Amino acid sequence: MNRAVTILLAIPLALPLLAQPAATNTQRDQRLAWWRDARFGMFIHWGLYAIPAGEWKGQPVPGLGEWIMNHAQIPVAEYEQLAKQFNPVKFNADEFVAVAKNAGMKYIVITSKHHDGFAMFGSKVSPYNIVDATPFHRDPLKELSAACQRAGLRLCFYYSQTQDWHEPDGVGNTWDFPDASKQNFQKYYDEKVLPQVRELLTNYGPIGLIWFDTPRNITLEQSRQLADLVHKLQPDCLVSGRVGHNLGDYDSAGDNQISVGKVKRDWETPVTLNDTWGFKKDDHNWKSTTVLIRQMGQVASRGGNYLLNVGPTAEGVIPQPSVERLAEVGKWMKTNGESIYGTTASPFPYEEPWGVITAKPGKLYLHVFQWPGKEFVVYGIESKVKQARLLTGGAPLALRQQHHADSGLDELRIATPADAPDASDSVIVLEMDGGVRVTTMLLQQPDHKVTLPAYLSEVHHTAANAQLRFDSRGVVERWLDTGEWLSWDFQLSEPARYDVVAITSGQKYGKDWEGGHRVTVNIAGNDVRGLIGDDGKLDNPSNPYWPYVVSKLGTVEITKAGKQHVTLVPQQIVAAKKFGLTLVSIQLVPKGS
Ligand code: JFZ
Repeated sequence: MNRAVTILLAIPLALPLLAQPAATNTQRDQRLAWWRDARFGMFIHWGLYAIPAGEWKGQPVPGLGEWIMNHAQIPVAEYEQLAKQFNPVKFNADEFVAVAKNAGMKYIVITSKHHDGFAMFGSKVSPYNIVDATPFHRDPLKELSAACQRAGLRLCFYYSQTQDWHEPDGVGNTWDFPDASKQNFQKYYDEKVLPQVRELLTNYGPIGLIWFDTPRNITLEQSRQLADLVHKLQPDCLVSGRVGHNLGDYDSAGDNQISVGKVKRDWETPVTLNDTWGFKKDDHNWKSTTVLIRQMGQVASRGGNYLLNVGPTAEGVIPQPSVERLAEVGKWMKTNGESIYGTTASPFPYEEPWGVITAKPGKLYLHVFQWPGKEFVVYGIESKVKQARLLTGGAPLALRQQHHADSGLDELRIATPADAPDASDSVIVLEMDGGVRVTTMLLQQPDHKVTLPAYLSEVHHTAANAQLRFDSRGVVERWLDTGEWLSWDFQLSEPARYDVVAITSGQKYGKDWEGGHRVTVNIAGNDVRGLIGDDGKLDNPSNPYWPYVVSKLGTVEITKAGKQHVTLVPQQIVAAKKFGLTLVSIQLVPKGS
C-alpha cells in the first residue's frame, strides 16, 4: 500500500523537472525488445593504449590496459605521440563482425572514446581522433557500421562522458592539470561530450545503444541532457545505466560481477575474457570456454545480458585466444541458442546446485552444469511436464512426476544418458502443459543439501544505524554491527544430523577477507555457535574474481521433516577492515557426506 502511494506521488513531483516527458514504460519496453531478445553481445575496447599494451618505457604497468595513461601518469604531450604510430592496417571490420556473429553475439559495443580522450572515429569536434591524428586515416566505426548492417548485428558505442584525461576540463587527469579550481567541467561537457555524441548518432546509421561509463560527479541535469539528446536523435537507441542518476534504460552490474537474486530492472554485466579490457601483451589469464558458457547461462537465468569483451591489438587484430574461445561458445550456441535468446529469468528465486534455469512461455530450460548420471531429479516444479528432451537431440527423455501429499513436495525424475551430452552446459528443455508454476519456498535439494542464500534472507535489526545490504552478487556488505541479523524459512525433507557451514566472500581479486566473527545459528530450536574462520576455499566459477571462504560452524540434529525456521545472529563482528561479515550463504550438509 505504502509503495503504491509513493509511486503515485513520485511521478507528478518528478515531471516539472524534466526537459521533456520521461519515456513511458511502453516506450522503454519497445526500445528494449531487441536487447532483451539478444542476451549476448560483444564489447570491444580498442584505442591508443593497444600500442603500449601494458608496458611503458620498458616497465610493466599493473592494472587495466586501457588505464595505462592514468596508472603511469603519462603526460598528455607524451601520450598524444602514440597517435602518430597508430596504424592498425590489419583491421578488417567484416572479420570483427564475423567473430561476433559466429559466437552467437547479437550486438557490438565498441569504444568510440575511452577515458584517454582519443576518438576512434572521424570527429569535427576534436582533432584528437583516428582519422585526423593517425597515419591510418580510416574511420573504423564507419567500416563497422557498414559491416554490421551487412551481417544483421546492432552496432553500439561506448563513450566516456566524464573522464577525459586529454582535456584540462575533463575528469581524471590530476598529473597534467593538478589545479582543480581551474577546471570547468561544463565547458568540456558542452564543447566535447554533447557534440561528439551528436556526431556518433548522426553519422553512423542506426545505433543500438550508447554505453556511457563512470558517471563520477556528473549532475542530474547533465545526465538527463545526455539521455535526452540520445533519445531525441535516435528514439530507439538505448542508454546504459552508467549515464548516471538512474536515467539509463537498463542497469549495468559491476564489471565481471554476475548478479543473483531478484534483479528488478533490465541489466547487463560486462565481462573480460582475461583480466583486462584494452589489450595487454602479458595478460594470458584467459577464462575457459566452460566458465564463459556457464556465466552466460547464469546471467540469462537472472534475466540479464552478457557483454563479453575483446581487446584488439595495435595492428587491429583480435587476439587468437579470444577468437578460439568465442568460436567454441558459438558452437555451443548453434545447438543451444534457444535456451538463451529471448528467454526470461528462472521462476525460482534461488540457484539450483546443478546449474541454472531459463524460461520461455510454457517452457523451462534446465542448464545442467553438474551432470547427474542416469537420473536427474528436480524439486519444486508444480505444473505438468508434457515432455523433456535434450537440446543436443535424441528422443524425448522418460520422466515421472510425483506430488508428495504429506510434505507438499513436487518431484520430477528424468531418465538421462550416463554421460553429459555437453561438458560445459547440457540443456534439457521441459515443455509444460499450460503455464509454468513452481514452488518458490527454499527447499532441501535432491543432493540432500540445504543452501540458505544471504540474498533470500529476511533482514532484522535493533541497531540504530543499520547499514547491512547486498551487493549485486547477492553477498552481504557492511555487516559490521551485532544488532543486525538474518532469518530464513525452508522446507526440509530428510531429518538427519547436518554440518552447519557458512560461506563468506573475499574482496575482488582476492585482495582481502575479514574473519574471526562469532555467530549463533539457530535451527529447529538448536543453537550452533561457531567461528567464521578460514576452513578452506571454495571454487566460485560464476564470479571468479571473488574467492569464497568456507567456515565450519558445528553440527545440528534435525528430527522432523517440514518447514524450518533458521536465524543467524552475530555475537561478535570483527570490523577492523570494514568488510565485516560478508555472508554468501549458510549451508546444511548431511554429516559424513
Ligand atoms: C569502467 C572503465 O573504467 C574501464 O576501463 C572499462 O571500460 C570498464 C568496462 O568500465 O570501469 C569500471 C566501471 C564501473 C565498475 C567497475 C569498473 N563498477 O561499477 O564496479
